Amino acid sequence: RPRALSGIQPTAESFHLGNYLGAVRQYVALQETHDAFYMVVDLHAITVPQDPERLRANTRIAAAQLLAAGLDPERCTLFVQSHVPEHAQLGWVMNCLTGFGEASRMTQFKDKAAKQGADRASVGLFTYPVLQVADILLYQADAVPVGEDQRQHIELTRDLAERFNTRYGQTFTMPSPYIVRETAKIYDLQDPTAKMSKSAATPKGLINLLDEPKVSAKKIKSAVTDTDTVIRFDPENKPGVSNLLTIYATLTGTRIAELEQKYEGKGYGALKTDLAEVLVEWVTPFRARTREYLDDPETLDAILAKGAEKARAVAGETLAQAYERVGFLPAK
Ligand code: AQP
Repeated sequence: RPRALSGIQPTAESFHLGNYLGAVRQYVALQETHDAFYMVVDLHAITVPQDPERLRANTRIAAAQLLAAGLDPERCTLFVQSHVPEHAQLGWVMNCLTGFGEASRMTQFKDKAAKQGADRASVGLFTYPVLQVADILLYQADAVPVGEDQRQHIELTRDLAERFNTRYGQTFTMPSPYIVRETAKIYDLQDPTAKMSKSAATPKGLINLLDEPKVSAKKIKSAVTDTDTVIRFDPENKPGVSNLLTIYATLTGTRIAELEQKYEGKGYGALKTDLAEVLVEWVTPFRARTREYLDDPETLDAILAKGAEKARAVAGETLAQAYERVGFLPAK
């Protein structure tokens, strides 16, 4: 079986709809076809300041949401990044292989650093794409399910895998991004030309999966559309409506063309009301399942402990090989 690897940050109290549609849904699908490793990336989370107690709580909440979304610990390996020290260890090696200019070109860093204020951004934030390289290469991953915003980091991973393999001999599998075109970028409901993101200017355009369903329904109903009245998928001219259609189609497994037909002659209000209902129906059981996992932290922690053990077996082997290739003297 090919390998899949991905990670999600515990930087908020809830995943948002972009995280779910762009990434987590694909995690669930790939556990059927791939030897899949998924992690809550707490090392990445501390690239921006975190409250320690909040981070610990959010790490469990993230794991619970992944399970609630459909990850099955019998069919994939689910773990917490900091439980597998090999990530930081290979991360260092990869840092030493990355050009300063090369790292400076990462647009995610530039965006996130700008939000922090350039001088306040940490060196960790600067090198986080390189840690991500190590995350992927440690598992010899073939496929990396992510949203569009991560494409550049997978490109960097490929460049560094190739560089390492050329310099030290074949060591790492060449990974490919696994990006589902339709849901690669879910947009902010208030600013449908910007990515839905937890650090958006206003929370009104952000659907948090664990929010009160009523709150999310209201956000859908007040989504920004356009002054036209036709319900048609046209991301360029009708980004708001197209975003709603994408969300609707994906959550219900309906084709967009079918939705266009269904809403022919109807107004935006009808589309929004129905989508709000679809969303509420989806998030209600999701929230209940997440709550069940959180109410039983021993079971949750046991799943994560088992996952870390399985992950370490693979990561340890790759790290040992990389260390040997680089020329480190083995510890006796
Ligand atoms: N709007 C989105 N559409 C599609 N996919 C998305 N992802 C994030 N936003 C969208 C994908 O979710 C996965 C996990 O992302 P992360 O843990 O890196 O979270 P993030 O990128 O920090 O989420 P935000 O909200 O975008 O945070 P900020 O605002 O801090 O940048 C990834 O695969 C990502 O592609």
